[in-house]
Amino acid sequence: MNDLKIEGAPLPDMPWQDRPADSKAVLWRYSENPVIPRDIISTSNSVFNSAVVPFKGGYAGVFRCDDTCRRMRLHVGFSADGIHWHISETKLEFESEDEEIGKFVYGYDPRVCFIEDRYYVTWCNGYYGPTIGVAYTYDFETFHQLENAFLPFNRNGVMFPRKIKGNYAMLSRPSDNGHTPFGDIFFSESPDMCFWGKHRHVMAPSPFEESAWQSMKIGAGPIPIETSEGWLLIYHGVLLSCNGYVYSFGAAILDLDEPWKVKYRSRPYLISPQKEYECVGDVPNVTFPCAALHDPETRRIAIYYGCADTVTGLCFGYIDEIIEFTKKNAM
Ligand code: BMA
Repeated sequence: MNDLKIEGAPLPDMPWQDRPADSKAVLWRYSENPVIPRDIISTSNSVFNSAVVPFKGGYAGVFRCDDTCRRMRLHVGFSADGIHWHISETKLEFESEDEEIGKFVYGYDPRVCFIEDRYYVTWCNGYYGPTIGVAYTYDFETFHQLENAFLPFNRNGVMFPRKIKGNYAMLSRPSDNGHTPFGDIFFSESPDMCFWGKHRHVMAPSPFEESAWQSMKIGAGPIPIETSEGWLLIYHGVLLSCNGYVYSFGAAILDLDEPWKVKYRSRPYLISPQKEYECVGDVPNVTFPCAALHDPETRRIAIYYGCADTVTGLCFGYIDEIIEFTKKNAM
């Protein structure tokens, strides 16, 4: 894959560890996982499913911090190296011109996407049930909340890092008001970040016999990465086991101009809950990616993922190897 072209700003100093000598895995875990403990702030029960981006020579993020009342909250954090984080003790407050939209009920599973001149935050926003909240910030201090992208119920709103054919683009996963036992990924676009439409179906869960880890529901993870092979999408998939839901993640490659067309989708997972911090916690057996950092030149990727709905993990890989793996193992 020597001619593979990867878009994105250079990030040579991104968090990284080489693949362990005894590993042949496509993705390998950070040796000091969990990278963010559950009690990094005094009010948190757990810090997981969270989003980070490069910011001013370091990193910034929006973190899902469930508090000790077990309320789902978002908190802002900063880091010089992407490993050691300072997370605000107080919850993120959005500014909104509309009282109805700005009324905070709950927020979880944020994603952060830099487009043109600002950072957009999308998250699962409580508005008569879960839907996709949208806000933007320039500085991670003031956040301007926009209209919710969709009607409830919806989760896993993930923006593309540039306009596609002139419109903003987002993946999402229509759901129900509970622990949704179904779920397909859809594509939607918007001319103005207010009105979303032209909805297209992207992917359904797979037949159990084909790929059981993604047979009950699926949802987009980190912001897709643009490559000459297509958009690299890391997504989570859920298996319904006799002991409940099991969340793993894998990769797909979407057409660049028409991202609802799936070019390749891997049958095996990349990461499934196997380490103790992924198997034991408030919700056992969950690995849930929400963000990735990458460096186009070295092809390195670092993926942040929630572990057992309790802590945040980090794993590493090479983008060209993930693409090769996805093509070779495509359904
Ligand atoms: C999903 C979301 C995630 C969570 C996962 C496992 O429906 O609520 O935030 O990590 O369930 O509990």
